[in-house]
Amino acid sequence: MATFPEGFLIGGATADFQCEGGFDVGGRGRLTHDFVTAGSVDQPRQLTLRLADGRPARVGWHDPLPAGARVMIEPGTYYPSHQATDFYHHWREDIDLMADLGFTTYRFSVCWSRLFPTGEELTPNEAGLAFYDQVIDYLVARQIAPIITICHDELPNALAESVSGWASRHTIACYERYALTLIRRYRRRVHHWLTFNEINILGGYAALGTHAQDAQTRYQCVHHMFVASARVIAAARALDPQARFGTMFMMSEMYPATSRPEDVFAAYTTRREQCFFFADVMARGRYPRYAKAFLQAQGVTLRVAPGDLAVLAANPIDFVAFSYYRSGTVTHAAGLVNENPHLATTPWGWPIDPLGLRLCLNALYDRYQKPLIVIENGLGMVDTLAPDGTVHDDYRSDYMAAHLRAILAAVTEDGVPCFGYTMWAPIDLVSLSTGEMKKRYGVVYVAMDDRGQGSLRRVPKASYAWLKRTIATRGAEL
Ligand code: BGP
Repeated sequence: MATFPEGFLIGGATADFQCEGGFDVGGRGRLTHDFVTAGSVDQPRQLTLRLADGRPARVGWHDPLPAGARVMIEPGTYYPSHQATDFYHHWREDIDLMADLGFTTYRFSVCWSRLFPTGEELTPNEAGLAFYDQVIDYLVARQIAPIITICHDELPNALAESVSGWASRHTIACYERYALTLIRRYRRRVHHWLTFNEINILGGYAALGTHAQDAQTRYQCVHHMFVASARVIAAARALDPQARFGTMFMMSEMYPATSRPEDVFAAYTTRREQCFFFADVMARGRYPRYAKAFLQAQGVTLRVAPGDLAVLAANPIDFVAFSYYRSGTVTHAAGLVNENPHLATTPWGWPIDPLGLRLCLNALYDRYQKPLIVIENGLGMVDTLAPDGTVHDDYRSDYMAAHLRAILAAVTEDGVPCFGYTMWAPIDLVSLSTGEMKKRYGVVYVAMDDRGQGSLRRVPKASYAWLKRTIATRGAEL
């Protein structure tokens, strides 16, 4: 019977602004996410603004901001990042639950503005580091290997206001100071680092810190992130030769809607442009052959400084981390859509496709020949606490079982060196795309609603027992 190999990492993944809270304590500065309201499938999340003439306004969180506008916190408005699910005060209890599940790893992100409140400080906020010291010490004590995402779609808001975040090269130096602070402090306890989260789909003020949201701005920001990541890897290798660096890419399998050659070609190029372009640069250390035409077609002219290409070439990532939730379908006329008559979808319209994960694992390894880790995968559903005090979420166990079977097949039959799986997200947290609480992923329920109200009590769901058994048997019962 096939099982996950000895040493295969299995655990959970989270992002700071979706679970940590504690936004006003320990000297934490404002994060871009602190200005993003909650939304829903029909109502995009918004940024609250003060316009140049002093009037308040709101825009969608992925829209451009009017010239001279500044983000603000509107009294009486609910901002999910402020409390989130309060990991800041529940970390010990949450880690105990993860340890009880048998997790061997926990991937989480550090809040940049907790360490560097404005991003400009030359020395870190010790109170912020002290918070992560205790979390990391406790994880290690409970034999859970921490994997740190240095930057998960966020930045100190002051950097967005002063220099337009990643649009400016100045942010590269701020990021280096921040990342190397972490690596110096935790190098003996943390061996796997992710320089960025889902770098291929970043957009909006919260993730990039920019007022403009056009292709020129976006790809210039991403170029700065490529350089920042490579510069950090270069410096970190000298500090800790054992450390391994990756970046996280959002992956989905993309199928042609028909066998019509135009649809097949559209599926190929859409995937290349939305996923592989970014991994090509970071895993191979150079812009790919098709980059020039691809960028030109969008009117993008990158400003590349002397030395940028050399630092990219010398410091490719060691492993490829990716999230996988769903697949998509492409037609040459309509582009990428969710609809696939062969697949069921979640209530949020995401097609459920475990075989697509096996395809992704093979495609990524064929392309890069680097170790892989599935760093996010899970099912967002509306869960109901039953009268017996638990949540009967067999649908979640079924979803994870099918995806774990796909990984097992890729590892044992296809020979893909996938070294771990971290499910999103062990303890319910706030959704990134909608800011809702009712889109739950956890095997542990958190008593909190879409307005942040509730006792925050943690309640293991039925899937908790299933996952615990699956980990204990290394997948033998899958
Ligand atoms: C990924 C992000 C996570 C996370 C997850 C689920 O894109 O890295 O931060 O939230 O998707 O998405 P959502 O919360 O929108 O359901």
